[in-house]
Amino acid sequence: MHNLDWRSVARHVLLARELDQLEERELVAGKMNDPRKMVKYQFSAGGHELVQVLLACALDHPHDAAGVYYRSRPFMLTIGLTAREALAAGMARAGSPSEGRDVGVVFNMPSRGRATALPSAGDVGSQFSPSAGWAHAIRYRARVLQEREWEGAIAVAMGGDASVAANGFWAALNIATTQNLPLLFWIEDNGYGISVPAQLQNPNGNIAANLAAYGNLKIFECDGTNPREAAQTIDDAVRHVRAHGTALARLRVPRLQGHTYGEDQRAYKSEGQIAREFESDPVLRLREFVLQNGMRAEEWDSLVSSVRAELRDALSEAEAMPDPDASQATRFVYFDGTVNAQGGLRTEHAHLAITHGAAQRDGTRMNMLDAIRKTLEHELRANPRMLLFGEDVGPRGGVHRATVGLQKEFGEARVFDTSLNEEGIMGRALGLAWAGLLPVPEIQFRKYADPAQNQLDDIGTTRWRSANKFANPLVVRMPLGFTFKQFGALGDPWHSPTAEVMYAHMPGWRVAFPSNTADAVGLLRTALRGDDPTIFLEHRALLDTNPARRPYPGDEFCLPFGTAAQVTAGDELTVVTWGECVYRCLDAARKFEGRVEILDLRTIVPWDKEAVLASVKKTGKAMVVHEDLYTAGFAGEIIATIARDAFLDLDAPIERVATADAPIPFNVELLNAVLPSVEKIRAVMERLLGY
Ligand SMILES: Cc1ncc(C[n+]2csc(CCOP(=O)(O)OP(=O)(O)O)c2C)c(N)n1
Repeated sequence: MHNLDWRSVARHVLLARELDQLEERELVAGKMNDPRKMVKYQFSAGGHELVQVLLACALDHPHDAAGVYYRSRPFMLTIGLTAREALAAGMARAGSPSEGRDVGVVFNMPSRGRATALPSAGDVGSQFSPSAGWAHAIRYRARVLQEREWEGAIAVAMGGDASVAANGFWAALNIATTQNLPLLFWIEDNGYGISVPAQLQNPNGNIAANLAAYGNLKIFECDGTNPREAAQTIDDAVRHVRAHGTALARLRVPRLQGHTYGEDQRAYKSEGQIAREFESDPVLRLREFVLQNGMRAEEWDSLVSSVRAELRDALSEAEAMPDPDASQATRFVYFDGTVNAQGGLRTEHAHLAITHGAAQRDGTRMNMLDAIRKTLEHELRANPRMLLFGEDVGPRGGVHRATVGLQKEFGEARVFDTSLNEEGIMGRALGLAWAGLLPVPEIQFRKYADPAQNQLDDIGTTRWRSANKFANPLVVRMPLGFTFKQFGALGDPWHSPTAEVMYAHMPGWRVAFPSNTADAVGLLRTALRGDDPTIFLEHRALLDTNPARRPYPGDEFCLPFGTAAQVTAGDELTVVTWGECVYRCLDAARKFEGRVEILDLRTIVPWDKEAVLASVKKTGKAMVVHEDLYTAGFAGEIIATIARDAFLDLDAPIERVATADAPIPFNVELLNAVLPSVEKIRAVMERLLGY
């Protein structure tokens, strides 16, 4: 507070305001006719500028980071985004923070000597739990890895008053306060979420008052248009988080314009209210304040003129920037060997090699569960940046027992229980990964990942959205499918849906679905040493049963993704399958020895097209078997590929056997009625062989 350079504060506030006005007056649709020079989405930060600039000034630690949102441009301009980049972002040009891939105000920016702007996303509320992840990483790197330069850093999660109703806000609040992480919840309260008043987002519309009694949470509140009060409160809040832990600051600000350009506020605000908001404009208040504190009126005016001149230059430069190269539109969905990302193994970790040796054949025979635990244990030992967490993974060792003993061996900082919130588990993982750690979360059952769908989507797309400036390799383990107990098969609508196809539809993820011990070890290790996020699916019926048992393949064994295994050789029919269905197919094919070639895909993304096509070209017939539902299951993708690329080799229609299009039933007779039974598979094999 004492060292605050008010001239610089004024310059940044004016830059943000003038930039909005330049866009509103000249660059939005209707004012600008050239689509290349048009700013198609304009989000004014009018009214929010002062608090954001003051926050940016307070974040003076090199490892501070902020989970920004679409109205955070004044903050971005203060931590180093140039006006040229901001304008180029609105015009979707190359050289802007997302290289034209994302909406112009959806920012990401590795540190330029100031705070890092964590990759923001369009889904309101999704910024909170990744910010908690960064806060968690600060503590881990400072205390466990003893990296002194991380001491005293903080994370800030920025949002509006409506964002406090989002799942992600509560997920992060519980993460941060239960662990007292150095995270500042930063709520710019302009009273509205688009048109919905704050009173409909939480009682009486005051999140600060409502959380006054929340444990481990210090509350700060101020009039965000009053320079002295705001500067003091923000300074206090940041200092508190650095020294003591979690806090929430509510900054009351006006929103001078509509939610986006062109939105008429008069549908939900009275003329009187709009006028009052303009009277409380923080730019007017700031001018008054600096003039009272020594700045001359001419100095202010010349600041305005110099900002305007700077923006004119920036506009010419932005207009001259090229469009992104269309041939690169899908580049960086996955790691392509280009190393420059913040976060991610290659820049941050002592990178562990993915080896290509053969599996040891003389290892102890082991079930899949023990082998997964052993692999996690080995990698935890090899990589001090790896963290394992989820519900019940600590002292209990996981409800499936895959982490038994690991907390005892590696300590609570590396293997820990989380609050019951999957959005929080995945969002925290994302923030940890950006901060250079290797998160390995467990989702207790596949279906329970559904509340984390926004984070899963955003994890997959960060590298692409940031044009390779941020990466987040991590491995999420999800058990799924029906299971076997002493009394027989058991399934239900909650613990058993597989739905792996959903993840094949999410760009940026790799998806493994091993069917045995050796494959599970090899694929898990490759994932843990790889550069892309991976969903590792563990079939419950294979974890602790005989069919999947194999010799342990060794502590360095890695298996490449996208390489199918030939389970049986045959000349007349290709059967493509994965997971537990491998064993059903084996059983069904017993009768047709030498005639049926079974391929176990092992990974769904990428999947081994070459092996499938080569086999179909040999046999001339194909079927796909999976436990996921029939309609829009991954079989459809494989069949379409075969139909296109092996059309002339086909001697029969391509078939599929899959679970009936229904939820998974509890009663065993009902369960067996919907699953792809051995009998159904055999009948289709028979039909195709005789075709
Ligand atoms: C999950 C989700 N739901 C809805 C939207 C559409 N949307 C975008 S901004 C917004 C209002 C958010 O208001 P607030 O958090 O108060 O921030 P402000 O815009 O007022 O700064 C809504 C509903 C969205 N982007 N994401």
